[in-house]
Order: sequence, then C-alpha cells, then structure tokens
Amino acid sequence: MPGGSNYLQLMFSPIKRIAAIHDLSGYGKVSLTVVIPILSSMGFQVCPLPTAVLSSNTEMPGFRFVDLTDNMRDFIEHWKSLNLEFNAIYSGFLGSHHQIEMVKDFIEYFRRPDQLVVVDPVLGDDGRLYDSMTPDMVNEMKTLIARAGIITPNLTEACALLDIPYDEKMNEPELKQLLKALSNAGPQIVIITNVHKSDRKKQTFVYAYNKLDRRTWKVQCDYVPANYPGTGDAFTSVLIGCLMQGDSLPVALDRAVQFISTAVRATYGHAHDPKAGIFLERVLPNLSAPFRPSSFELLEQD
Ligand code: PXL
Repeated sequence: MPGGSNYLQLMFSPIKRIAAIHDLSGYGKVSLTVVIPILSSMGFQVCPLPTAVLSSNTEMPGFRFVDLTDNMRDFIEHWKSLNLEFNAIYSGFLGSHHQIEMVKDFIEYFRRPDQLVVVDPVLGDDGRLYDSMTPDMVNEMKTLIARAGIITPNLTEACALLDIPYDEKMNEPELKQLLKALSNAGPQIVIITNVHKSDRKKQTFVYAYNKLDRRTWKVQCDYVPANYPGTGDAFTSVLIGCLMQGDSLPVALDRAVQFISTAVRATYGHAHDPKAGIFLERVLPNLSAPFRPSSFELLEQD
C-alpha cells in the first residue's frame, strides 16, 4: 500500500518533492504564496513547513501574526515518522534564532545524496538589517549557510554574513572576493542578487559563483522604478525549479531574472499598491514557455 514506511518514495516517484520552510501570508504575494504556485507549475510537489501564519505580508499596516515555532517541531516529528524524503529543501524568511537552528537540524536529518539544499538567508536589504533581525540571528544564519548547497543573499545579506561593511559601490573584483569568501563558508554555489553598479545607476545585476568549476556568472536585470516584496522568493523559486528541470546554472539564472522582469512589467502598468507584490498569476504560464537565454555572461576566471 503506497505510503507505508518501506515504500520507495523517491527512487520511483514520478514527481520530485521539495520541503519549503517559509511563512504563509494571507495577502500580499510573498513566501509560500509565491513558492508553491511557481514550483507546482514547474512540475514539483511542494511540502510546506510553515514557520508562521500572517494575515498579510509585513509591509501592510496592522498585519496579524501567529508564530508556529513549537508546531514546527511537532510537524517535523510527524514527517520523520512518515519517513518522508525530499529531492530539495528550501528555506526563506525565518522568525527567530530557534527557527534557524531547527532548519539546521532539519537539513542534518533529511539530508540525502543528490539533494538540492537552498538557503535564502533573509536578513535585510538596501544596506540595513530588517527590524526583527538580532545579532544572534545573523550568527545563527552563518552556521545555517554552512550546511547549504546554494545560497541566495542580496548584497546587504552577503556583507552581514561576512561581517564586512555594506558598500553599494563594490567593484567586480571585490564582488568576486565576496562570492568566494561565502562559498569558503560551505555552499557550492553562491548567488548574490540586487547588486548595483556605480556607472549604471538604473541597472541591477545578479552574480553567481560555482566553486565546483570555479566559474563566475553575471546576469543583468531590467530596471523598473518599483519595489515589490516577494520578488526574491520568486527569483529563488524559479531558480530551484530550473535547476531541478536540468538547466545549467547560467540558464537557470537567466530564466529566473527574465521571469521576475516580466512579472514586474506585467504588474507595474496597473494602478496597484506595490506593497501587495506582483501579479504572479498573470505570468505563471510563462514558466512553461520555450526559453531563449539572452543575458548571462561568463566573467574571466582568476
Ligand atoms: O521574503 C519576503 C517576505 C516574506 N515573508 C513576509 C514578508 C516578506 C516581505 O515583505 O513580509 C512575512
């Protein structure tokens, strides 16, 4: 009978399974309401482990919040008793150092060969840490990224994880050093998002380093003068889906960047509160469309 403890869940499974450790926000597209539709429409089964339930994302005034730390412990025990196995583990925004520790234990317990372990070390943006982030959490996050295969910090988070001052105008050799220093902390692939260049005020870039082949990639992002919460979650979800579909790292980066850019453009023209996030449903079908890589660049190896 399927579901029994000896059932070969992964080897013969027609569908790959992803444990997604994020919050669930009722309104304003972020976290699980972004992760689940994207990865489901790319053909993967998402098993959410909610860290908290909110009435809306935290950008909305007056949001309500229920912390699920204690329930998480119990849910994980249940998953252990079901002998669940995952092809990927993906964690995002975490609410306390206890939750970060729990994700570390989760990875240790559920680790298996050929598994993608992706940690988005959500700590801050634009040079400052979010109000809820304590020094304890930053330190705990340093030990969590050591257990990941892929991390996707923005520039602010990359600097915080390395205890260096945030410098918006970092040049390319400095960025390469940052990528390598982070990969020396553990992860095979380090992806830094939201990098601005001093000479191109209106453009942002994604940089990625794979320590297996020692190659560094750069992808340019379109500029649209609006900030939507949840685009980081969408970027990392598409990236994971692409890698699990068999794309190379640069093609996965390119597809993720193009998807976000299309989503932002599809949203921007409407009279819409940016705090509510992107109109994801309008662009989800793009994830099944044929893709033409267009903007990735290989940087010179040192
Ligand atoms: O990763 C974005 C995010 C996740 N979770 C919550 C948020 C946001 C961004 O605003 O409010 C609750």
